[in-house]
Amino acid sequence: MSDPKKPDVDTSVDESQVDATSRRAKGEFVRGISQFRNTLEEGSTFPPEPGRYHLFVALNCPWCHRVTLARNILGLQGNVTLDVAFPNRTGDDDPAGPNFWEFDPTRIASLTGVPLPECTHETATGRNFRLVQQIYQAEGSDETSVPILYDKASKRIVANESSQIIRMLSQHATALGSSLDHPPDLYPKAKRDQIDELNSEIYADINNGAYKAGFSSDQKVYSTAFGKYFSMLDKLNTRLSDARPFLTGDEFTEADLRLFPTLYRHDPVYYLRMKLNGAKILDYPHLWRWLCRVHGMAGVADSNSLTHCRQGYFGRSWNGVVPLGPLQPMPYPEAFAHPELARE
Ligand SMILES: N[C@@H](CCC(=O)N[C@@H](CS)C(=O)NCC(=O)O)C(=O)O
Repeated sequence: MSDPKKPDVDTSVDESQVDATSRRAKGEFVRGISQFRNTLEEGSTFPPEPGRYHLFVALNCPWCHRVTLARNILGLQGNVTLDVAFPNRTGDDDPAGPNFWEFDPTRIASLTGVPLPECTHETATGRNFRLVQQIYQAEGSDETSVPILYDKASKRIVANESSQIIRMLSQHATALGSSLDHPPDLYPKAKRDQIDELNSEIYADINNGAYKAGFSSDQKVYSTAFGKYFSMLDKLNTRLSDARPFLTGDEFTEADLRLFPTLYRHDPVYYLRMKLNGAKILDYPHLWRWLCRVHGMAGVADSNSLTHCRQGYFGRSWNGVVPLGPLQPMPYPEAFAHPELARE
């Protein structure tokens, strides 16, 4: 018999699936579980080697943002290759049906009126697949999500859970061909208890909490998620008020990495799209400074694009029209680098 008090999943990684069907029926957004959980390991089917592995991502997706951040911060751009899908999924008129991630570097973004230069074809399977769905179908899976860590040698999916992917990239950064002499350890032994605790809270109330607020159709579920999101922002702002540069002290860790994609999106996208209009990150002095500090780290600004985020969150489901703000006190992402907004 399972213990009803014990969670059915690791809640720093996945959302509990208890009563998922009835919760969804009542209007709650409940994130499913990604099934590919193989590990990179010496002597295994998937040994860490330079140049062998590949990532499929969409830059608007915050879970993909975790892996593009890890790739850049760990110096893996040269040896872990990357394909980028268009930020809006297929529409009803697509021959394969709606809601699939698509590789199409010629597709026009409604926000800019031109193709997005970061978008690519699919280059890792050798089959130039148009849809992420086809990568899964080649393995007999009906999943459709990004990110995916893919092995170009065996043509197999290694993993499709971002938290696991970032941990493996960090653990094997040197063997995977990092360009850095000393790639940072994102999950240092001495800090693991703190990181685990922060990961659980940040996942539930911030990363996934934003989706619960924005994608649920039940007022109570939304209100609860809204309350928890802003309480957690308060708590993290207080934590950073002792002038520590990062969440666990002097070193940037997985906990910072997992907080960043949500806070990066908050003012320009989530405030409006996820109905998280209680406050901006700019209103929290310590969180804002932290956000600007992380944004200024090598590889971080390059790991994403607010154009993709805006286009992805507002494009298809907002009549193809993308809102332009905020413009005060200045546009984003420039605000993240503005010296006066980020005073020490
Ligand atoms: N557990 C996954 C969640 C990934 C996820 O939810 N990705 C979304 C995009 S933001 C997705 O691809 N959903 C399925 C789909 O759009 O087909 C992870 O963190 O890697």
